[in-house]
Amino acid sequence: MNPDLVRDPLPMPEHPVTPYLRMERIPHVWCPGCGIGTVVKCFATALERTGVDLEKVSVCSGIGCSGRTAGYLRLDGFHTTHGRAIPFATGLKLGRPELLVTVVSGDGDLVGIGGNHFIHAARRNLDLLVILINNFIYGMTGGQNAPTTPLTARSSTMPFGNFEPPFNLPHLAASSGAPYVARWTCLHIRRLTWAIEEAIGRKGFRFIEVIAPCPTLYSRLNKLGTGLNGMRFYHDNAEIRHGADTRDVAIGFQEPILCGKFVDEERPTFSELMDSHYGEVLGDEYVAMPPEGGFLHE
Ligand SMILES: Cc1ncc(C[n+]2csc(CCOP(=O)(O)OP(=O)(O)O)c2C)c(N)n1
Ligand code: SF4
Ligand SMILES: [Mg+2]
Repeated sequence: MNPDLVRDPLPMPEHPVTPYLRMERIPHVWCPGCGIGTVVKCFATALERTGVDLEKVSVCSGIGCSGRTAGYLRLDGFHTTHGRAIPFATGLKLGRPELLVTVVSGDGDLVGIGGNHFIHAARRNLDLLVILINNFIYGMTGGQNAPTTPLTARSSTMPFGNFEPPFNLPHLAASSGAPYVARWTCLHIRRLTWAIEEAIGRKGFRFIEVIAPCPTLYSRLNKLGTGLNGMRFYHDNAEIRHGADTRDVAIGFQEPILCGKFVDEERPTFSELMDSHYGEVLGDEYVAMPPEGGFLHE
């Protein structure tokens, strides 16, 4: 070939979320069509849009495919033990109240083995932003039944269909005391990004459930097709109902998925309650916690 005709490849523009990722760890472990990467993208985009000071953001994950999130984000991150992302985040928040402490992890991790920590963090209104990636199954370990597996859905440990009643997660969070509760699917990338952005600006236990496809296990065991089929299902069956009573948003197998912002209230956080209580009881002897927040650029 005539060397004059060989051109240098066009320089690739950098993807806007690249600075938020640990590119040296790419390629990632997630399967084609998995929804977890979409959540990471929405999370990174929300960070970018809020202009949050990245030096003041941390992300904690537990174990599972979703739990890999902390490792790919270029933030101070902690890939903790199974079910312990919230306890770890709690310690971090109490030690460094000025930080934006986030948790991104799976349904099995946060409400199976970690369920106890989840309800108590919501009850105490700890200042944490918790994003739970719900694929209705324990993905990483082979598709076992989770506390979120819909009734009659198949899993590797319920090959004849699940007969255990699953949690309705927005209701679990709201009835435990969470002041911000929302649910979106991996198809709602803009709405999910806005929700994360909004929740960054709120305080207390903010809970966002994201329904995500796991084509390799949940979809295969239930003959639901590829990740694209999952997206089509969300397109045809997700219904937005802001302010819905969380008692009404349980998810049945291949039934409509109610999405939206269900709860958005103000309630004093754990640290605020502690400060006001000890301030009253101990007076000047009490040294108050440093204020929460302050991670958003002016
Ligand atoms: C103490 C302990 N028990 C069990 C496991 C095995 N284990 C690893 S990930 C996982 C389930 C994760 O499910 P989920 O949080 O839904 O994540 P997904 O893979 O679906 O994203 C289990 C049971 C473990 N790592 N540690
Ligand atoms: S097993 Fe499922 S949840 Fe895990 S990476 Fe693959 S598609 Fe995603
Ligand atoms: Mg899961």
